[in-house]
Amino acid sequence: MLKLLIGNKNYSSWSLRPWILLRHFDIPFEELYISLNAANFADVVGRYNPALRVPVLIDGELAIWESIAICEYIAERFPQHAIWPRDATWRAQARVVSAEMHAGFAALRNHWPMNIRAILPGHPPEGQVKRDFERIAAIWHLALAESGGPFLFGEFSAADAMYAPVVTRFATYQVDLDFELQRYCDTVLGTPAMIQWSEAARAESEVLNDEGHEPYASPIPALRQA
Ligand SMILES: N[C@@H](CCC(=O)N[C@@H](CS)C(=O)NCC(=O)O)C(=O)O
Repeated sequence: MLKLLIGNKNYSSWSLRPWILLRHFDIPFEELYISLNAANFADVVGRYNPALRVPVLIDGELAIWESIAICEYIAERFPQHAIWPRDATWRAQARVVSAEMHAGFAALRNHWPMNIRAILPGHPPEGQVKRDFERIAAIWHLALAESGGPFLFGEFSAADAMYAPVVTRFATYQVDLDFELQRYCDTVLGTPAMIQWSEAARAESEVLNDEGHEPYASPIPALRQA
């Protein structure tokens, strides 16, 4: 069976991507967990990934890291599932915007680190963060307009998995979204896989990065389930 090595569900945004993809498509896998703060993090992760990062997908003797590469591997390994859209044009577009996510938006990711169980209003986007936000908003608007939604390319795909941590950030930081973007976020937050991840994130007690402002009532998934 596949194994997926992940970090803290509250914080590890990269881990969420392949996890939600596998879970959404009901692909069985064993979850291996390591705290991002574990003293033996490098020892454990280094057994599979010389770059010392999670997530890592382990398939027998093969270990795959980098979330976008993991998505591609899952797509090849399980062709019965539309991991990428079946339509060739949409598939290309889904890969483009997923690559943009994988390679970019560093300012937004640094400004709004994933913290699922927190509510942290009062961090409006400015400067490069605002530019990242506007680019993501444009990507989502265009994809949703062309596909008709409810996910970016109609059905849930790897592109939605790649943007899922952004969705949680918008909830955590109470980002003011227009109707379409909010509806898309609510759709992602309302998927059984996302609810499962969020509940597990809320059940974690470890606080990283000296946050110094726990605990919070999480906006996810309770608000979104209403
Ligand atoms: N580009 C990588 C990023 C992976 C990454 O940065 N993972 C973080 C956790 S979300 C990590 O392992 N951090 C541990 C460290 O930097 O020591 C991917 O797509 O998987």
